[in-house]
Amino acid sequence: MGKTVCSHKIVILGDMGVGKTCLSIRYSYGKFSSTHEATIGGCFLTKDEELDDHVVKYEIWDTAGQERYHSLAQMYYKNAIAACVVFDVTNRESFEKCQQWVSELHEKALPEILITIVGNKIDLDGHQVTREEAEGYCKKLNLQYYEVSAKQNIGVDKVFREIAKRLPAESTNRKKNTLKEKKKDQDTKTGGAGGAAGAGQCTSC
Ligand SMILES: Nc1nc2c(ncn2[C@@H]2O[C@H](COP(=O)(O)OP(=O)(O)OP(=O)(O)O)[C@@H](O)[C@H]2O)c(=O)[nH]1
Ligand SMILES: [Mg+2]
Repeated sequence: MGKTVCSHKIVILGDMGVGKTCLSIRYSYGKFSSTHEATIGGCFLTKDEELDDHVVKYEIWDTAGQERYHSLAQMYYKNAIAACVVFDVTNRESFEKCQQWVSELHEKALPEILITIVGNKIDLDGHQVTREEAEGYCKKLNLQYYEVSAKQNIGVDKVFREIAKRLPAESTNRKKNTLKEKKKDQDTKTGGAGGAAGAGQCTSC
């Protein structure tokens, strides 16, 4: 008998340029592109994560980090059961922004949302945020912290696998169609979504 499939919505948040799209594409497609195209609005990807007793079907919403799209983010994290808040370990400002996202999620997202903090670009020198500092912050708020490199494919799969294990073993993504409709409306208003379109890898871009 096949495994039960549990559908969950996860949103990727964080400052512009921290690597949200690269992280999402690395996880979903196993690829990396070093050309930066800022995401416009948001971008949708999917991926199945097979666990021992069930399969987590992720609906991944990669959001735009530019400040002018900030207000759109609510639409993406609304009803999300999980959030990855990403920062760039070589950019302190992005760590501060990450903390602002966490506060916003605590205030406005589902109370049961599972928040995970991801420090990306560990392949680079000149870290401005140490693992100790990030872990200290996460410990205080009882959040999981992972360091990754989307570029070198370090730690990326682990992040999504560990989140999958902590999610309920039943679908939480019941408003899928409504959200897709909303997204379509939004795309029409913003003239299309997703800077990853250039990479031609994002399913909705
Ligand atoms: N060295 C290194 N560069 C990375 C890594 N991940 C992403 N980048 C680079 O960082 C830049 C921004 O990556 P994106 O994934 O587009 O960033 P984003 O967070 O989606 O940006 P917005 O869509 O504007 O919010 C690109 O030039 C990537 O190649 C990484 O792990 N290591
Ligand atoms: Mg992006």
